[in-house]
Amino acid sequence: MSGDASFMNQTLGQADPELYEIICNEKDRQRAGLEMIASENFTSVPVLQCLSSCLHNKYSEGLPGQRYYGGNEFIDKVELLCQKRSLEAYRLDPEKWGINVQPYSGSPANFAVYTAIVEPHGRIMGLDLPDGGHLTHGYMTTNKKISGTSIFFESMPYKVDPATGLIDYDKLAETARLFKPKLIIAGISCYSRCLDYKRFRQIADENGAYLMADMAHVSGLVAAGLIPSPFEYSDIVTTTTHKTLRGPRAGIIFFRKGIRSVGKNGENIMYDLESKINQAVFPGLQGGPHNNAIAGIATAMKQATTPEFKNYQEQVIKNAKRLSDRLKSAGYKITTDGTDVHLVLVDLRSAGLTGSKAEHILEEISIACNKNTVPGDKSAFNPSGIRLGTPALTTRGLVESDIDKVVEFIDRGLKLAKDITTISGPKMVDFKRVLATDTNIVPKVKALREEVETFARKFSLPGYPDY
Ligand code: DSN
Repeated sequence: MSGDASFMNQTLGQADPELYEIICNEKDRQRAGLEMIASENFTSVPVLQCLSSCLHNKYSEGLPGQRYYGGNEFIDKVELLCQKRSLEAYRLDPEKWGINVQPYSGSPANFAVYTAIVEPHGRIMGLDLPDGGHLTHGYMTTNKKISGTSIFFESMPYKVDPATGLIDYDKLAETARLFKPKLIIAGISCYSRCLDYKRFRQIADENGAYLMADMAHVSGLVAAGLIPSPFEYSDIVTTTTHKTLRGPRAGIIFFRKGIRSVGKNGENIMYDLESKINQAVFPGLQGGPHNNAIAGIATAMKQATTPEFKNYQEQVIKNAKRLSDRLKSAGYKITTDGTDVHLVLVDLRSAGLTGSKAEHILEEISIACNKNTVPGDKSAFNPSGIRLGTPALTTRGLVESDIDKVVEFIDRGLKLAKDITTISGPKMVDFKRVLATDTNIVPKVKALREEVETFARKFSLPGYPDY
């Protein structure tokens, strides 16, 4: 029975109508809503076709030409094509840069780098999570080591200046001189300005540290050549492939090859990152690579070299700048007073709202975003801001004039949240109760949600039509 073609070749709708219906509902949610989570995007049909192709079936532990399983003639071609296109997309010389395209996503990619080049309990420095860094850059609280990076390595965060919201490079330099990290990470999860990679390099060199850039959020903008590239100054660059880059959910690691520095006697000191990083990915941390995802990366990297992709990334930035400007005009405080990239961090302290309440009301009116700490927040669990991004909306074709409408919806939603707080008081549980039951509030929320959804449905959604 299990090999029966009629059983195996059913569509999902035939084989599992219950699950199919849930997926169709999610598709409709994506179509009816405004997706403003800065790390999300809608990938293309060719990438989806790679993901659901026969490549999914194959085991291929090892690297092209050196596999632990037979039958990898075509899988090798896929992986080599992916490597080649990834280097091309970032205009890298294969003599100077190597790549591993096997990490399952960004977190495993980062952990593989730490495993490769930082000894157990070796020291790393990354931007603190409440200041816009990522969990995997070493996050811990006073009471708990949260990320594996802080459990298995010694983490010393650097911070932003709470007055400006900008990274305090002088303080980072001062702390690095004392802490002597093995690795400094230049990367963000919520920071709306370009990073000063040259300054990071100087600080790393002063302390004999490696510099790793985690460009996950901005890798599409870097490929399009619209913001400074981390490659000029970094030893290692990691990225996810599904955010601004708009490919499949996966991760990759670029590493330098060739001469690292010149020794005291004029001898060349060579990089030895290639074998260390490759071995950390497999067999160190992972098993068989996800060949369907690797094919998806290959296709996304081909797309990333096209004029259409560059136009898209330009529009992502234009839309983010317009979002920031219009929110400022509506009276909202924007951390760092603007943006250079695809995201905007709204500081709601002066608006008298918490990030949680703002996220919740916006979800109720079909606008997806996430609550986020703003500089000066004491707790990552009760943040005072929201992070808004434009990559997904731009993929659907929104331009600046549409962003004006989006800002109007956000403003009306946040004003409703203020009205609710006036009735409910500060507790979230009361806020949710009033939102769900107050006879004056409920119809206003419903009417606004319908307006947002009617607006959102005007824009096409890439992917398969129904699911
Ligand atoms: N979860 C991603 C983000 O939202 O920034 C990072 O991995």
